[in-house]
Amino acid sequence: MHRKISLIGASIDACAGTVGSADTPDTIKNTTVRNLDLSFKEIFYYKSTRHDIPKLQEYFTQIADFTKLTLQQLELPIVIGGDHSCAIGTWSGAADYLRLKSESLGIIWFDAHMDSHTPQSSLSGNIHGMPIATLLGYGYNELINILNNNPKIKPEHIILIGIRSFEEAEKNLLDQLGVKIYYNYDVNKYGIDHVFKEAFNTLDQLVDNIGLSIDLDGFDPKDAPGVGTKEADGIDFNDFLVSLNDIDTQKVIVVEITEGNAHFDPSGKTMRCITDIINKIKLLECNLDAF
Ligand SMILES: [Mn+2]
Repeated sequence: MHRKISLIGASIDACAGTVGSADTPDTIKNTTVRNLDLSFKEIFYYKSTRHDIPKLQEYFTQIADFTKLTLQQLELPIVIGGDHSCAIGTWSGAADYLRLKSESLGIIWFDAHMDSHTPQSSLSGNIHGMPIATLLGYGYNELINILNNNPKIKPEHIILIGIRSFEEAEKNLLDQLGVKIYYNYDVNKYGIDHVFKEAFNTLDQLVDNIGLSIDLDGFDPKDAPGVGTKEADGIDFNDFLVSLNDIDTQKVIVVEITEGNAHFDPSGKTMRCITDIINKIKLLECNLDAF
């Protein structure tokens, strides 16, 4: 039996260097989702400033609680950001849900960036550059301890794909912890299909459940130009979409799509990428009934 897909909106852009991505959940809700026969279960709006850590803690806890609740209802949550800081909420919720079931979590993280700054290493102080470090247990105390005081992901259970822009301090932290990274030159060399499959199979051996965290800036700007921090030469979007055919959807516990910003993309391509991913996941999930 396929799971019901529930969309969850994380309307936040305070943790990015640019504004606008907070509008994405509403944009998706008001335009494309109608055609998909899906609806938003809830959209959460962040209402304070970038450095208001207590308010951010409260906000990410809301996202975490709601993701956890959706999983407890045996649905498949697709979280739509907002900037990538929402991952602190999404994966804290998934991790806490699985902790109570004594199951393990792996994450495949598609991104141009490493998102592994700490408050000490970050020059900008933007928290959307910190979610991986935070989930690994490095960062603001208030944000690493959401729902429980454990690190939310083990270094050997997260794999990054598409990386092509990062600072030395981020690489040092991830290398020190032994986190597996596929840089974008690996993707160019072997193809996203091969890299994705290899990453998925690696985690499949190690964990019970796999989450996908997709930062749209991981894709090539020709396909997804509407992002705050555009980086040339990324993952081909259509190749990525096709490569989803080869993964075991039943093992996927949560999907997250972040950093889309329609204000930087009059063509509407980037919003279509979001819809295409949602649609693809829905199709793959419904296909399960055929077996
Ligand atoms: Mn990111």
